[in-house]
Amino acid sequence: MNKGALALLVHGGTDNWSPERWKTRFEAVCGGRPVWRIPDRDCNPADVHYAAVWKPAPGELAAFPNLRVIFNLGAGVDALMADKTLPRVPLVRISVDDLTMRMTEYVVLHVLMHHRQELYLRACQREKRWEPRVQWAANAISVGIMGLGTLGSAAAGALRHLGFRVSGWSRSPKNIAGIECFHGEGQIDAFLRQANILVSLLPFTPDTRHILNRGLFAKLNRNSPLGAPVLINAGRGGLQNEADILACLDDGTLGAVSLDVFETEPLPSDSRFWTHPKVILTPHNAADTDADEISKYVAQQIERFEAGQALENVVDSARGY
Ligand code: NDP
Ligand code: OXD
Repeated sequence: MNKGALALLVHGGTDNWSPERWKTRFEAVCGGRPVWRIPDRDCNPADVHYAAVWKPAPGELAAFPNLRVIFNLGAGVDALMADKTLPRVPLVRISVDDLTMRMTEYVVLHVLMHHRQELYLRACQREKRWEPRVQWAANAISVGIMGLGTLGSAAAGALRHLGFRVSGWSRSPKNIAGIECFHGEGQIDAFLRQANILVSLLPFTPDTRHILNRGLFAKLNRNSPLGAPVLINAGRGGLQNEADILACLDDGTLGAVSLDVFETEPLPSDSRFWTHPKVILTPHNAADTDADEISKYVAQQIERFEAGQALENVVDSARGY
């Protein structure tokens, strides 16, 4: 019997993320299954059982009448959730150790940059000033992580290991050794009250849109050697109210920010974020995952599915993540 085909809907990526590279990769791991790079006139949409996608055009997936599973080639599914024509089949998101470890690197790097006063020290270097400031220990700082899922819980563990006081906030209750866990609307203020550095690893959903705003920043803890609190956002740009972030940096409500994600990407050249002295920005590459690992993960999930086993990391469309 012919294997159901895999349709690849990745448009316009370069190098490692080019559609051609994805096709070669999937052909290598899919054991003889036809892999079609869409659009392709020779592909019969009825033969397609699986789709591997990154930001497909809205409505594009509705063209496959026999689709069984959609695989999103990233962890965040907000772009797909916005497509009202998305076929009602399981949507699987990426959760691989390679991605998780890279995000942990990003979070640890940026927490340390602020904790170790890197903005100040680099300014001193540029100005040839030998003016050391007191450096406090990690346990003087409380890091609060919004989102205690795959990425947030791994980053929390690594920061704890370095000696930071770490807490987290999620939708449902959690019990993670060494991490003070808060959940839900009812506990968010208590969570914010003790966080000196706030790390956002939330998904972008209707509930989390612009959750990072002035009202929330004003509740963060200012009683640490850092003085004003710090924000690190590697979740999605839609989580943040960007006008509020800039105003809060200017008036001292926030001391500094690290941002990997923005409401408009690429970040427009006239954005004040580019040149603001209290901003460290990166071009949405906090967890630039090994694409070979992703294709292997998708092939394994298809094998599980065809063997009658449960798919892993299926998105709950009601929650939106
Ligand atoms: P998970 O689904 O594993 O975790 C999401 C966490 O957010 C969960 O703990 C969840 O709570 C919590 N959460 C969701 N909604 C709410 C809410 N309304 N209130 C409180 N908590 C909430 O996702 P991942 O950890 O794998 O990824 C998180 C996000 O990181 C992705 O959605 C994506 O946007 C972003 N990302 C960014 C990358 C980058 O390079 N910048 C790379 C990869 C991902 P609960 O546990 O109770 O469900
Ligand atoms: C992801 C991302 O969602 O890269 O995986 O942002």
